[in-house]
Amino acid sequence: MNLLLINPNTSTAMTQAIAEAARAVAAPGTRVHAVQPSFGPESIESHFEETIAAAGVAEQVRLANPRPDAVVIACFGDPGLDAAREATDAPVIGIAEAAFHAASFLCTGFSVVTTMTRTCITAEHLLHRYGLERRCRGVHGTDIPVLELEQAGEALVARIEAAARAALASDRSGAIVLGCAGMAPLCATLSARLGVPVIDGVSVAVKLAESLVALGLRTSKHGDYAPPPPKAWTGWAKPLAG
Ligand code: 5HY
Repeated sequence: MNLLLINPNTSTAMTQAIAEAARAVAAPGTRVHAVQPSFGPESIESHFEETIAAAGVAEQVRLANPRPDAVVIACFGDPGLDAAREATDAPVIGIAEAAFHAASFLCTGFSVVTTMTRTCITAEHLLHRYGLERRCRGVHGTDIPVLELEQAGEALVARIEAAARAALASDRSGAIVLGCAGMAPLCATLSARLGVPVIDGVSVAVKLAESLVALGLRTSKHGDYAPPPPKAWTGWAKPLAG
């Protein structure tokens, strides 16, 4: 199967790191095509950047070649998720939605540990949108900039570990969800140190996508995920009209 893995920011190093994490868990027959938008911010840490990144996701789904059998949006804000699901009948999985659901199978309450504190609200909004707010006992920022994760040394890993330990204690939670695609390479180390399930949305999303494709399940085109109605488009976005 052709898996389109979209890193919605424009950091080539992060796209490569995310692709490596995806290929590490992908089944033998899964071809991971890792892409990033042709425009936008090198990291996503604000509402404005999230909006531009959503357009970048729409661009990459529209321009995808080969035609994907499934799509993974590898940013913890799940930017452009609904737009992507309109643009293709392939299953589209956001890493936040995937991680929240996986965690809910493994404990009665989980905690999220993410990058900038200002992005915690994005995760909280998604929890409500997905109806999983009752399963999340807390969302915690470390104020580690997303791009610092690309050179994650011991000091940075220790900061995330300490934040996770504090969250497990204060939230009385049973598992940790990593709140950034850039944390995927740290998952195994943190899991070994913490001794609780540590969930990386990139790897969960890849396996979920493979499962849906294996079951022959595709995004519904009945109702609001039907293709957008044809109309005139202008400006730089015209090629995305579909
Ligand atoms: C991410 N930003 O997964 C989010 C994390 C965040 O560029 N990739 C980003 O802080 O929201």
